[in-house]
Amino acid sequence: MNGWWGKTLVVDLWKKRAKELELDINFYSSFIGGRGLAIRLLWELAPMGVDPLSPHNPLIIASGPLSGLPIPSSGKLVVASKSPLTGGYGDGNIGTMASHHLKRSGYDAIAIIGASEKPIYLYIDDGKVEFLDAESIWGLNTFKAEEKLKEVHGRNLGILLIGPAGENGVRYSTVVSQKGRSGGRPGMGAVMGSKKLKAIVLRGTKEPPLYDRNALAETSKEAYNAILNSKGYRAWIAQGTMATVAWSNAAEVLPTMNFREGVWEESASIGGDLMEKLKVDRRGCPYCNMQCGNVIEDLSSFESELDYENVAMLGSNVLLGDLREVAELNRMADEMGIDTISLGNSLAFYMEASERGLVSERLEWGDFREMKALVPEIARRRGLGGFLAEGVMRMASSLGEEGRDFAVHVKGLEVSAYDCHAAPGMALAYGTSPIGAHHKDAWIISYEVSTDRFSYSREKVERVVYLQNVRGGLFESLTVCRLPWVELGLDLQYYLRMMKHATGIDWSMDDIAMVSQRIYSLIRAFWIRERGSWRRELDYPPIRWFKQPLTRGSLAGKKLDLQSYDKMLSMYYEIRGWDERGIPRKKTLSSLGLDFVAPSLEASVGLS
Ligand code: PTT
Ligand code: SF4
Repeated sequence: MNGWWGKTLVVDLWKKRAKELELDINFYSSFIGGRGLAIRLLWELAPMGVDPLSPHNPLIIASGPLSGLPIPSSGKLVVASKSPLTGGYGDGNIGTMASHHLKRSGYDAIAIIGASEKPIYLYIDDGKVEFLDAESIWGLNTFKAEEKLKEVHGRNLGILLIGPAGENGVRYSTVVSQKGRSGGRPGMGAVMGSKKLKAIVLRGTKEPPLYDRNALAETSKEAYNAILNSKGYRAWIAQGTMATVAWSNAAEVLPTMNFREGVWEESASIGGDLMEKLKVDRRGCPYCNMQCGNVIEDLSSFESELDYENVAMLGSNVLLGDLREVAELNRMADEMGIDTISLGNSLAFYMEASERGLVSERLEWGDFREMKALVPEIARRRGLGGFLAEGVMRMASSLGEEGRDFAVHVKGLEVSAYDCHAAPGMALAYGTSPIGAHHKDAWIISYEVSTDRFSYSREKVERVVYLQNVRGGLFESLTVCRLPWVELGLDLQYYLRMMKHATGIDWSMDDIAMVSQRIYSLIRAFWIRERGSWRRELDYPPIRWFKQPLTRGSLAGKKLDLQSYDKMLSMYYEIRGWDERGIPRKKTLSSLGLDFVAPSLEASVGLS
């Protein structure tokens, strides 16, 4: 087999043993890798209805056929599990040297089951696993723990680790690497923490099997050059994703005051132009010539790596208009291993609850001192921090009907940084994202605001499906960064060519669409199996966007229309081959080779 090792390393933390799971080429040609591999393994290895924080819930670290190879922006990995935040499928994509080392370890993925009694970490050297004592690094933040591990094992390795938030089961804790790259928004850090697993240290030196190494090197060189010579390269290098602050504010989609509004008069105080003036460094993921991690010094003079989502959620959404203060909260989130998007949402939700008099402890909009004090409290689940650590959906349920009106999440995952009062296509993207509200699968908003913004057209629904298939299907399963394509227009044909050189298989975009369709239907089946029921309302965006119109800017008065959204959702289901409830039809499952999921769905919800 070329492009894949054909093997997953299954690590059992109870027995402190590892074994190989061999998978054949049909498996890989059906699911490719990364997210595809993760959901297929999860379906097999997770006992039905498993508690996400029980030792029986597997944690999957998966690479794809292109990750970790010397090709553009390939230093990525998928971390996946059943989510303690949503109760459904959860994953994230992390840029890390661990990608390079996993690729050279002799395995495509690592599946971790069981739990240790005492804190441990895994040291995996060319596929050989050691279970090492982590007592001395348990409780340390991710930056310090990573340093300690490098002192012991050297610098030429890749490390995935959790902070105090993951250790203490914060429902939106993440897996962190390289002091500022974070992945697994829906609580993948908490899953790792529930296993008492502080870190995975990877070292790999084996040559990955490739179909045509020379052709891959040639195409890769061409692609690197195409990126360097692209029109937007200079602007990208200057601001990266931070340019989106100004764009979002101009488009009136910048989340402001818990997604109450889409414009903020102080947005320049957290924007890309200011960041450029304060910038002290630029970082990024391995094998990338777009290095988009812009670093500034925060209020305490520590370095903090900024991205649009972090800044919007910890800036405009909580009304904090000082970039160095925002940077400080962001750096603390990385240290603690907390997702910034859910953190910004949770703080904003609580601020609004406080403003409405629904909670006894006050938290004012933009109160930096209080937020700064709260971040470690959340990570350690102390006092009010314990409430915020539960995330928006659970906080809202405890506040009754009124709480639900301003709870900004889908399926339990807090919404990322685009307000959708006046963006029905993006609302559908959030509603149907396979992990809950996240923009990674379909970022239709830039297209939407520049075209027929307020329409609920079939064309938009088709575009959402297309974007999901490319972003959530192709990029998440190849497991490489999508930004060369999204931001600089790198032709998708490069990826198909590189897949051919790596695997020997000639894929067309139609083949990819089929694989994506398979992955989306399997993920949907997993959600249904784990919940034991399904209703289409789970695919609705937050109620706030239907009920409470914008009051500021040129879009004042705008809100979403439920009936029109419902029509879009029905079109979406029809394109995906799902019934009116959002459940894959029997014939869809069959045509995708997913018959094996039918019995459990038949038993719980019935198939049409
Ligand atoms: C991603 C989500 C994003 S998406 C951002 S900023 W973005 C936030 N970053 C966080 C952070 O940082 N620290 C922290 N404690 N929490 C954070 N939460 C948020 O997590 C990220 C980049 C970015 S920056 C984006 S868009 C692209 N995402 C990709 C993706 O999803 N898939 C893919 N194939 N390529 C991608 N390329 C880009 O990668 P999640 P990273 Mg990420 C500090 O993790 O769970 O997927 O959520 O991993 O290595 O930091 O790269 O404006
Ligand atoms: Fe990482 Fe940014 Fe490069 Fe993507 S573009 S690989 S997120 S540094």
